[in-house]
Amino acid sequence: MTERCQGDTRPRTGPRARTAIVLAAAALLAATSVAFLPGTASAGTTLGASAAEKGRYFGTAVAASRLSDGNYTTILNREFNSVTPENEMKIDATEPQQGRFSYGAAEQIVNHARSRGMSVRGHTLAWHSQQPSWMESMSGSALRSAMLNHVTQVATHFRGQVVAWDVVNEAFEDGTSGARRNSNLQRTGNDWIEAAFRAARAADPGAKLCYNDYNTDNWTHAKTQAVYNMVRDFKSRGVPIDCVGFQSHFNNDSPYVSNYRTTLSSFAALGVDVQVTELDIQGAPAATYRSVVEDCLAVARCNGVTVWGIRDSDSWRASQTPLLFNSSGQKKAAYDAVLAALNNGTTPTDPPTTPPTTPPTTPPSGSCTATLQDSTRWGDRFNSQVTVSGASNWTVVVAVTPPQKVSNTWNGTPTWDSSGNVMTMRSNGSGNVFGFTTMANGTWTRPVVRSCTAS
Ligand code: G2I
Repeated sequence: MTERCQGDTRPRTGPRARTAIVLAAAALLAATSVAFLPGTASAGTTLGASAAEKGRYFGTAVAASRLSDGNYTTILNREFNSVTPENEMKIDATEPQQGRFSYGAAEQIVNHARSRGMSVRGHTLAWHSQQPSWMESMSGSALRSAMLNHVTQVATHFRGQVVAWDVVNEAFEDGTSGARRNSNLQRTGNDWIEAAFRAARAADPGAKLCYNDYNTDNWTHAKTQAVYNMVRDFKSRGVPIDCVGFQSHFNNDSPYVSNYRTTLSSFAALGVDVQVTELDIQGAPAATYRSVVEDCLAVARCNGVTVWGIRDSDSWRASQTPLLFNSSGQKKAAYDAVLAALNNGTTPTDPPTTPPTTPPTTPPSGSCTATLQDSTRWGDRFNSQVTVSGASNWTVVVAVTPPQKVSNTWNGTPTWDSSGNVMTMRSNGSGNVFGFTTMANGTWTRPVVRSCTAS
C-alpha cells in the first residue's frame, strides 16, 4: 500500500470520507502557504540527502586537481549531490587553441560525479574572463563565430551529462549604470547573449540554460534590475533561457541582504528557475548561511544551492574562511546551520497538480521486498521513497517512464542503464530506505520497482 507523507497535498484516490478529509487538509495547507508540516520529513544527515528530500540539490565547486585528496573526496562523496567544475569547463580549459578541444579535466569531474549519482552544473560557455589568448585577441564577426562554435562544441560534447549550463557568465557592469559589461564579446553586438543561448539550446536541448552573475543579490541594485529586465525581455521574445544563477559571493563589501528572497522570487516569477551557484560568505556566519538556504527553500523554483568549494583551504578566498568545512575537513557551525535549515525547511506553495494516473505499484519480491511510496511533489518534479525489507545488502531496480529523468538520489549508490531510465540502486550503509527525485518532463506516471535482490 502506498503511503503519503503529510506534506503531500495531492487529492487522494481512496474511500470518499478519507478523500474529503485530505482535500480539506490540502485546502488548509494551501491557504496557510505551508505545504510541509514540521516533523513530517525524515531528517537527512548529509547536505545532499537533506536537500534532495526537499526536491533540491546541494552542490559544490570541484577542482579536478583535488580529486586525488582523500580527505576532500570523502567529504565530497558523503555530502554533495551536485558538482560544478570550478575551472575545468571554462573556455581557456576546453579550447586552449582555436578548434582544438580539451576535455580531460572536465571529464574527470563529470565521471566522478555521475558515477556516484551526483548531477553536474556546467560552468561556463561564454565569458569575458578566462578566455584563451587566441580568443582574447579576436573581435567582430570572427569572434562571434568562434564564440558560437565554442558553445556548440562544448555543449554537444557534454550533451546529456550536464543538467544545467551557465551559458553566459557576468555580462553586466557593476555599479549604478545597469549597462552591459564592455567586453570583446559585447562589442560583437548586443545580441551576443541571446545568440549564445540559442546555440546552447540547439546543442543540448535537454540541459537547463542559465544566465549567471554576481552582485545581483540585492533587489534594489541597478545590476540586479538590469539582469531582471534582460530575462524578462528574453522570456517575452522566446529566447531559450531556463534559469538564472546567483553566484552569492558574500563579504563585507557585498553583504547578504534580507531582500535576497525577494530577488529570487521576483526572477522566478518571470518563469525561470533560480539557483544559488557559487555561495561563500566571509567568515562563514552560521545565521547568514542559514538565511540563504531558507530563502532558497522558500522559493518553489529555487532548484538548489552550490557552495564554491568544500574546505576553507579549497576556496578562491581562503583567507576569508568562507566555507562549510575548515581546512582539516571538520564541519563548521555554518554546516550545522545549513543542515538544520534543510531539515526544517518548508516546501513552498506550488500550483495544484494532479496525481499520477497509474495505480500503486506492488513490486515483485525476490529475497527482499521493495515498496515504493510517493513523497513530496512540485510543479515540475516529485520525490519517491523506497523501503526495503528482508535484506541489509540489497539491490533494487527502479524504472521511470521517458521523458522522465531522475535528477537526485539519496541513501544509496545508483548506476544506470544506457537509456538512463532504469536505475539500479545498491545499499551503501545508509539504511533500508532510499529516495530519488524524478523530473516529470510532463509525465506523472509513478516509477516502478522492477526487482529487489539480496547480495
Ligand atoms: O572568482 C570567483 C568566481 C566568480 N564567478 C565565476 C567563477 O568562475 C569564479 O571562480 C574562480 C575560481 O574559483 C578560481 O579558481 O575563477 C577564478 C578565475 O577567474 C579562478 O582562479 C584561477 C586563477 O586566476 C588562475 O591563476 C588559476 O590557474 O584559478 C586557476 C586554477 O587554479
